[in-house]
Amino acid sequence: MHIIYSEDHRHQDGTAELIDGQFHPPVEKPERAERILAAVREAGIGGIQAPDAVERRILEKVHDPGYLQFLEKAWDEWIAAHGDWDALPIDWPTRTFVQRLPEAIDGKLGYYSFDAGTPITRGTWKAATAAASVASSGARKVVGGEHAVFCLCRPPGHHAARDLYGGYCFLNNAAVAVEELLEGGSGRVAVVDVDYHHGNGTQTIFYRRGDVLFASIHADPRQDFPFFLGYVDETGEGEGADANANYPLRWGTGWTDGYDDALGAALGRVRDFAPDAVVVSLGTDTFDGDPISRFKLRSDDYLRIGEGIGGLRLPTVFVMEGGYAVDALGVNVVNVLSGFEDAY
Ligand code: OKP
Ligand code: ZN
Repeated sequence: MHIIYSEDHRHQDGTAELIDGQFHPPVEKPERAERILAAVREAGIGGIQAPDAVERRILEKVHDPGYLQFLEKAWDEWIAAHGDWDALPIDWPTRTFVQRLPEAIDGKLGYYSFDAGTPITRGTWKAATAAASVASSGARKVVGGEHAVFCLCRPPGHHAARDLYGGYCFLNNAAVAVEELLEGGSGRVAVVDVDYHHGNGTQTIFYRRGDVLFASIHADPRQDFPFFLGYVDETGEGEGADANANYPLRWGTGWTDGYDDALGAALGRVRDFAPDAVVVSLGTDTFDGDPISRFKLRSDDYLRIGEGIGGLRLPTVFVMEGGYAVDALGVNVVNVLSGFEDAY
């Protein structure tokens, strides 16, 4: 399968990330994409191509135009106010507050974000739009008849909602791929999100849509980020009723004691939905050695994930999300993709 990659990802390179009350070097760092690129090249997964720029029109299907304008200008407003250091929010319009956009950059950061662990840097807009371009171009290849494509996106996207950033995500790359597939003639699209964290952004973007199924396997939000979405009783609304399926699993879950069954159930839902194409939010932070996660998958288990998805025999767009154990990141991603190709 073809691989779409942009080296512009490296412009998202934060100085520090707020984790557990302390500043640490960011785990979401350029080396991640470089390791994955080296591994897929080495494994001969397919040819590597640069993307064409995503159309603003497609970004505006996924995101609020005011949010996009904010993201594009946030860095300039931040350095004018505070100088050259990562921009982080510190106040939010939570319960009891009025949802109104302030004019100061600190107010805007809080209005458009849901966590303090996602630095906006000088290059964030450039990197985030490059990742969206990767997803857009990859999906268009599938529209053009390719059976599958790997979009090597960075920064990730599945936490980004219509007008919210957080969880290292700014633009929802998977949602961009969905919109390209729908525009290209797919009547129905299923998103399968196997990242360790619930894809709260993708879920909310499609929550009222009957033509897009969102199925996600992730850490139980009672225990882990993003905490406030990803529960079993979130099943969709309006035309999207029954087109959302969450499979939360407890800390410590491995392949045989929960993951395999959840994957089978999620893929069963996809089959029943009978989509024309699939978008996979591919995170490998379910790995045993991941520094911020608590599942217990081993590298071989990623072959089984790929085989399960390949067994659907549907045109598939893989969109890279999380995975922070950099030494194993390459092999884990390669295993998903080669398992898929073997089963397709
Ligand atoms: C992005 B993706 C660790 C805090 C981490 C944010 C996690 C974002 C994950 N205690 N907070 O889904 O891999
Ligand atoms: Zn994740």
